Amino acid sequence: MTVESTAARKPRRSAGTKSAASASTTGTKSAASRRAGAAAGKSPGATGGEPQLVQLLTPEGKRVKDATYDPYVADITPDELRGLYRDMVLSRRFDAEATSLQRQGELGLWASMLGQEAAQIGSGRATRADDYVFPTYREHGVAWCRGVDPTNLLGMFRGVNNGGWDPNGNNFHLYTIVIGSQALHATGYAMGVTKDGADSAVIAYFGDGASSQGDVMEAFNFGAVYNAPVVFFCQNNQWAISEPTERQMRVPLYQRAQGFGFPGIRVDGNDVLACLAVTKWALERARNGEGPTLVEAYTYRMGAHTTSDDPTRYRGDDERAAWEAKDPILRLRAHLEAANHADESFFAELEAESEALGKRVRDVVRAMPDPDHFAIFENVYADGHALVDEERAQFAAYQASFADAVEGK
Ligand SMILES: Cc1ncc(C[n+]2csc(CCOP(=O)(O)OP(=O)(O)O)c2C)c(N)n1
Ligand SMILES: [Mg+2]
Repeated sequence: MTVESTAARKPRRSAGTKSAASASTTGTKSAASRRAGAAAGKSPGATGGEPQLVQLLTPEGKRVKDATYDPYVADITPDELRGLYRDMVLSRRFDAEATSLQRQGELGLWASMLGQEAAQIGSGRATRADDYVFPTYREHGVAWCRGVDPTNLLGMFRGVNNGGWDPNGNNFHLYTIVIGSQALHATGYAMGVTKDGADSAVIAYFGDGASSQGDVMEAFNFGAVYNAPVVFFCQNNQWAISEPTERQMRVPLYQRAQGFGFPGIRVDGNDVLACLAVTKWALERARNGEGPTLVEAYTYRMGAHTTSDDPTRYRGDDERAAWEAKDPILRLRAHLEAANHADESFFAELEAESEALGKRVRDVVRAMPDPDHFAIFENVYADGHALVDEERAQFAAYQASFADAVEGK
């Protein structure tokens, strides 16, 4: 396929030049990951050393300096810091509520984002209203930042609609279940942004597992050669269902970018400030015509893959405990308290807001009307199809058989 791109003709700084990406090498590994790596026969030196994370807040909430990324958060106000905290608390509450609703039979399935709040809120708040976001199925925190009403995320998981929101309403695409496919959609969209001469950027979210998908590799390559204004934001939550990262790849994830010719960087995915700064930097590169960036947000999926999964079958409690010590919300709270940026009344009001959100979510979900049972046959083909007509008739007969049974009694 040949697509004429103005971006491709733009002078491009050599990938990685002046980027902090080159400063980032390899990452900290959990004990379980190391075990998994050893089990897979991986030599300890295979990745060229231990990865380092871009970090602006330590797990204890202490602010650390970073010459490259500090400028991206230098003007952040106490009010904005409290805003990031509020975003994380409320999106976690929403997520917990959805998990409970699934357990009560109100949703068919739920994919929790527990533990990934900083990666999602930091990156989500880095986007501009005119940027376009392509999520997976777990980006509830990003949806929150984009202004999508959280209750709209639940219709698909309840099985009452096919999506639940207008993607163009908030420049937030529908959730994508086909792993990695949205990276291609994002890249194509970004190529279009360049053709339009707009200065907005595009961000594609995906997971560590998706990074091995062919679609993602193709997106990387197209993004690179067309210099597309796209940020590839990978949340490495250490697991692709039951498959640990170390059994999925032989080099640290962010290093994959190098083979495609653009910078890759690993950020502490449990540090909301670092995620905000690094994503702003990457979006700025995109807007400046410097092409794609791969951001690997190093984080942890605290819950199950989905409510259909039982993680106790494949990972131990010790691993989760180690990550709980790096909890993104507690980290920012410690920082806010140490800096005297938030008092008891702030936390109390937020708790009340969180309770109110929980109640609203429960009420709205329970009141969602069932769809017309025959709606599933609509919109399959623009002009109808004999096979769909046959299936509709079969389904109608099946439905009618229940009425007969009731009448026959
Ligand atoms: C093309 C495709 N292959 C397989 C699946 C089944 N599947 C659903 S989630 C998943 C793992 C994804 O892991 P990761 O990309 O790390 O994202 P996470 O769920 O951890 O957020 C797989 C293999 C799918 N949905 N689509
Ligand atoms: Mg994963």
